[in-house]
Parts: sequence; structure tokens; C-alpha cells
Amino acid sequence: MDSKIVITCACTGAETTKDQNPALPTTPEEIADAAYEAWLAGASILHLHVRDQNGKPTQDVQVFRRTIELIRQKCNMVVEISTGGAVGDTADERLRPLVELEPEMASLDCGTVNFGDDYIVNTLPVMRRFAEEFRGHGVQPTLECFDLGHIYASRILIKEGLLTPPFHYGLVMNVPGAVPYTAENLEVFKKALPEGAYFTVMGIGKSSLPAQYGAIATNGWMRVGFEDNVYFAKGVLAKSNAELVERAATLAKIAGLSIATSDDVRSILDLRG
Ligand code: KMH
Ligand code: ZN
Repeated sequence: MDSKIVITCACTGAETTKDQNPALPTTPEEIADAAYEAWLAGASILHLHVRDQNGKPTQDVQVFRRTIELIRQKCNMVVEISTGGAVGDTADERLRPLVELEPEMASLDCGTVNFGDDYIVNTLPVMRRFAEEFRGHGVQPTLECFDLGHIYASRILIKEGLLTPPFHYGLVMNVPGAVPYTAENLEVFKKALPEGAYFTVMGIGKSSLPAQYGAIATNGWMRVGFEDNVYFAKGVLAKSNAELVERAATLAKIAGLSIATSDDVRSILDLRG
């Protein structure tokens, strides 16, 4: 499995708007189409946020359910529900889709951090509560770390037995007000991970492409998509999420890697399936 790389597509996010890129998928139908195209292009995991009828972020279980049903009609992509939600969401709101839908995977945010002029709150007690729900519902977490201290916070939960291997981290770099993406910072993050942990590198905004190279260089996995970055190149909007996935897959192949399938991910991370 070592020479396989996993690509996640984060096709919608909670904060990206159609004003930033008109190709942003927001309805269940648009998200399912985007997911399928991304899967065909090489993404094996979908990081899923959904929107209400007005295009605003929501943690409404029915919208998640409908979107996942539509995806399932098209492909077997691993669906990773967001429990980060949108800035300002309560812990209860963020957890509801996980509790009710029991997805194979979901994100578990590992600390409090600036989000531009906003912020997200994940104290240790909040993280413990989330970890207990993940365990109770058999959901594999992606431990999203927006700063170095978040990795150490996750390690407290590991020591307490609330998180168990296999570990999968999402190293989210370049959120405004948090750690910038640099090759050196990625190396430091990697060194702080528990032994044997898998990790996906996520570069926000203009750091998306450098972070993809960083992932390849450090034996990590890649995440691309409009949640992280709406541009294909400087001043050039991406036509679709699939276009970004396709380039990530090409970079990986040039580096001699093969692209993991969704079933590869299920086997590597021991997902329920
Ligand atoms: N939308 C951000 C506030 C996650 O999905 O777990 C949080 C986020 C992280 O996107
Ligand atoms: Zn997210």
C-alpha cells in the first residue's frame, strides 16, 4: 500500500460561496455530480458539507441523507461527513449527522483556532465528547489539526484511550490566522504525529498546490477541492472540483505513485464499509 496515495475531494465546504466560484456545487444533486466526477478523476474520499435551499451551510440530517443517497446511486466513494460544520455552529448541531447517519468517516477537529476574523471552538472536553460519539457509532475520524498544538491535544485523547489506531490526520495549513503552509512546518507537523499515523495535507488558498507537492514529498495523502481553494492557477478559477482532482492525480502519477481506490481506503483505515 506504501506506493498508493489517497486523494480526498472537499467539494463544497461551509464558507466558500458561488460568488467566489460559480461552479461551487451546493444542492444535493450538484454535490453528488461533483463527487462522482471527482471519484472518476481519482478521489477516493469525499469530505462532505451540505447547504440549505438558500445555499447557506447546514448540518440538517435530511440534506446529508439525500446527498449521500444520490452519491451512492453513482459510486462507492468513501463519504467523510464534516463535524466541523460552519463557524458558529454548536457542538450538538455539528454532531447530529454523525449520530444519525453513522457514516464510514467524519472529520474531528482537534483544537480551537482562528478562522480569518471568525474562530472555531474545540476544547478538550468538546473533543472528548466527539471522540466518544465517533467510537460509539463506529466512525473513523480524520483528526483535523489546524495548528501544531492540535496534534498534541489529539495525543491526550489517545493516551486516555478515546482514540485508537489506525489514526488518520488532516493537517490543515494556511487557514488565515493559523499556521501557514511551508515545507518546514509540514515536516514539524509530521514529526509530531503518533507512529504509523496516516495523514492528509490540506493547503488552503494559494498554498493548495505547494501542499500537494508537500504531501507527495512526505509520503502523505492529498486533499483538493473548492472548500480549500477555488483557483486552478493564479487568477484562473477552477472549472470544477474534478479538474483539481485530475491534476493532483497527475502529479502523484508523475511521482511514481498509484492512486488508491475507495476500497483501498476502506482496507487501509479499517472502515466499516
Ligand atoms: N468550516 C470550518 C469552520 C471540518 O470540516 O471538520 C470547519 C471545517 C472543518 O471545515
Ligand atoms: Zn470541512
